[in-house]
Amino acid sequence: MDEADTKLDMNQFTEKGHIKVAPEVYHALVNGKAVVALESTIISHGMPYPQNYETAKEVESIVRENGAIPATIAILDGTPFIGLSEEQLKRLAILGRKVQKTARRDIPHIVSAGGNGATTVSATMVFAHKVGIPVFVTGGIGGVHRHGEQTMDISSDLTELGKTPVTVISAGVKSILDIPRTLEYMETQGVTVAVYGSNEFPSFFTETSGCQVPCRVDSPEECAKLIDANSNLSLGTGILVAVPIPKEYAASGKMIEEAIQQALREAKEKNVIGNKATPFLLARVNELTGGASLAANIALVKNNARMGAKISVALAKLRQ
Ligand code: PSU
Ligand code: MN
Repeated sequence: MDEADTKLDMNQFTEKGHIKVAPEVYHALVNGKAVVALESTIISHGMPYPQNYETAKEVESIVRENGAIPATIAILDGTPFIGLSEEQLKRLAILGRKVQKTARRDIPHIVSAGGNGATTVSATMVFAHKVGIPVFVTGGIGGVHRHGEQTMDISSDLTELGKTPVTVISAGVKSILDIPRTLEYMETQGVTVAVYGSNEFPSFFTETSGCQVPCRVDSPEECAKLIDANSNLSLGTGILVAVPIPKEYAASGKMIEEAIQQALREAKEKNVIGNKATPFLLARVNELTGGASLAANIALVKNNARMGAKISVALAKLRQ
């Protein structure tokens, strides 16, 4: 495809969905090459500057090294972008929490107000699906919060997985959340939950949660077949692939778990609720562990990026 074609089609995208797709991403999509979507709340709200910027860039490099094109998704000055330039990434990273955390429900407002929005898992899935990106890598997804049966604080990530056929690669769900209820809720939503190399669902910082899942995949190819079956049958639901944290980083898990307990107590005392809860807990756990949780977080996101790229490449091959 020559330059002129790319421009023409880019315009169609902009007109049709008001979405700007980076030419490299667009080119890969129309040619059936592997693309991996990446979220931006993890950059703005999940990690401090400058680690967030460094990690975002490294994650993109890892995706490339493993044969896929990275597409970080965010809303900038009211326009949803699929694939950010280095300058755009840096702007998001520096703005940090000044950028609006954008879940599905926040999209119309950020766009109409011309604001900057960092997309959560739910909003990133929305945009990935609109442009046909089947695989999306993150660190951890949102879930049912502890005492969610009273607060009804259930992340829209779970309902999005129930209605949008995108495969999300994560390290499971943090134990700041209620993991058994999160799995129950996903079952209700019809979400396929697979664990890579295990039957036990991981809890982000550690490989264990005490919860078993029925679906296990042991290779990128097997995972690609799972995604393809879901898509061939047009089930319309998403897939969550949980990749356990690499063993060498799981060691600090117990210490991190204690910090999580304390952060949860503080959140309750300070009445931190709604979409403030997850960022508060993540930042507090990092402070309490003296940065150990951040190091583990960065390591597992990179590991997920490697796996996600391999899965995306296997899927592209399967569909050739
Ligand atoms: N869990 C993490 N790190 C994160 C998030 C969740 O371990 O950065 C972010 C993701 O963007 C996720 C969002 O989609 O928080 C969920 O927020 P809430 O619980 O408000 O739905
Ligand atoms: Mn919530």
